[in-house]
Amino acid sequence: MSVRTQSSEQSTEAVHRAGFACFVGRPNAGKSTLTNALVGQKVAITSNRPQTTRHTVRGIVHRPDAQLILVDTPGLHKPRTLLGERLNDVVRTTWAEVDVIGFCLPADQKIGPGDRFIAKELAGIKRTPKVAVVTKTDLVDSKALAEQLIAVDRLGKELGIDWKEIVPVSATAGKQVDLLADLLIPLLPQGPALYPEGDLTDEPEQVMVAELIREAALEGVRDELPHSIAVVVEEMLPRPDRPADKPLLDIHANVYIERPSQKGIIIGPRGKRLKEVGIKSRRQIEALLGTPVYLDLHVKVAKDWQRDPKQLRKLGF
Ligand SMILES: Nc1nc2c(ncn2[C@@H]2O[C@H](COP(=O)(O)OP(=O)(O)OP(=O)(O)O)[C@@H](O)[C@H]2O)c(=O)[nH]1
Ligand SMILES: [Mg+2]
Repeated sequence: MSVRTQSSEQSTEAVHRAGFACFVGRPNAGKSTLTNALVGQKVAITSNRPQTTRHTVRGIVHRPDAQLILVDTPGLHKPRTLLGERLNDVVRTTWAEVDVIGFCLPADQKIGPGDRFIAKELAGIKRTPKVAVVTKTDLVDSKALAEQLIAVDRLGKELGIDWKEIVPVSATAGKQVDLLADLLIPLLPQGPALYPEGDLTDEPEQVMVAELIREAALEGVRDELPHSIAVVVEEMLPRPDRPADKPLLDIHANVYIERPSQKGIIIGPRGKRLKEVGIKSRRQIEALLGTPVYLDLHVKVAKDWQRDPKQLRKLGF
């Protein structure tokens, strides 16, 4: 096994590499947090609720000798709704298209049936190199980490997966994050940059704005509610008649839930919760877009949207 803990030997060849690496793993494994840490900016929202990511998010890492495009995917899970099935489809399509697969397993949880299920599927994809990434290493001591690394190595041997590397990282502590990029890049094909220099993601602004609102809305909600929330930005327009030095961007967005009974929780007593969601996400949106924003949020019911093909289409799935 080759567990990497220090900088790998530098390659002397002066080639440029560019390609795609996707992070897969079960919900909450830390894929999006790791993507953001590698990119150096938030391109994907994160939360401690499972199934936060609902579409592939590309984050771009620029190096003088390479462009590494990370594809963050939804957590692969046992689907209970049509949305769940769609999300899993997205994951499987993605790993068939990338140059490298990074399989994320949290250090603080024993390898379980969910991880095994994914690993078995990965074992069937022979031609794509795979790297095992043990995430959240800041949550465990060195003994527990060593045990997890051995368990991951064993899982590979058992299922016939040849891990090109097994890399322990902590995205929140910034540990070994650059090393992970160093190890992924040699596995990319040679070629010129695929995205313009400076681009960190190809997410449309409207989607990023909706995601930031959803991230704020996810905070503090429990049980089924996180799954029930969807956000759609209906309109983003500069307010007319504003002086050039005092622009204001009007953003109208709908926060969808699945049942009328959920409305009260999202809005909160006297609208307090929704107001907080607005304030919190507006700050982030202003930072992202670099302009003052007026954010107008409405809560709407899209009945059982996770199970309804028509509603799913309306919400962009
Ligand atoms: N302590 C610690 N927590 C982490 C680390 N990486 C992620 N987390 C936390 O783990 C939770 C899940 O992180 P995400 O990045 O949203 O996980 P994900 O795999 O993208 O989840 P889905 O999108 O639901 O599949 C969040 O609360 C993160 O803050 C880490 O390196 N250390
Ligand atoms: Mg995610």
